[in-house]
Amino acid sequence: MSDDTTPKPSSQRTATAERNTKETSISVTVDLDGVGRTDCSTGLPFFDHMLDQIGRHGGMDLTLHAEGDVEIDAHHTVEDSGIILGEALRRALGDKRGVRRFSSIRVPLDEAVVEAVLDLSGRPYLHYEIDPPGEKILGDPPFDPQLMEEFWRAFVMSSGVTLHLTLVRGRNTHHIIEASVKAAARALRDAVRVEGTEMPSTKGTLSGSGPEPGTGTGTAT
Ligand SMILES: [Mn+2]
Repeated sequence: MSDDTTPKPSSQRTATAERNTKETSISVTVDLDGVGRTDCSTGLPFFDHMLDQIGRHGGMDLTLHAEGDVEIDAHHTVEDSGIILGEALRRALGDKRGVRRFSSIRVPLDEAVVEAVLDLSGRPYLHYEIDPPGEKILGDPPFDPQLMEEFWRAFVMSSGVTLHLTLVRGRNTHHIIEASVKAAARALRDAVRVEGTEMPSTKGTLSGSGPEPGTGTGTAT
């Protein structure tokens, strides 16, 4: 339990989380103040490529290893990775004192442009308006680009992040999906940046409705 009047000790914004079900077995470690070092393996090369983007452009060290039932399809592995990454982010952020909280950015990748708008609100919300015109399946084993919506939905639910991802323009599916992940990562990097000592909420908490030691419950606005 932390005392709100005492400045936090040089707290490390790191967290580890694990999830084991009959469908997947996943472990993750994040360091929000890392250098973008990543080590991600899920059995899905394209998804690994996207997780690498999250770490690199999110400015965080990210290790994520998953063994999932990809022989059925990639869905469980991708969704559960979102759950566990969101959980690790929530833990690493702690009470979020001093963080920037809001961010928005547009990121291009050649012809594709995607906008990400993000709030570390404690309120899970996803607006996902990314619909690549191609039906392309990416990588082998196959990765359906639609799965990124499942990933981000799982991520916002467990992290308590409000995230809007909107395709501004684009044609190539790989470009569009990669730009969307880079945009979300870059927005995350800006939002988690510590720029003060205040709690960035008039409510005094950004813990959302989930249980968080020492911060009580409630919904931030
Ligand atoms: Mn790429």
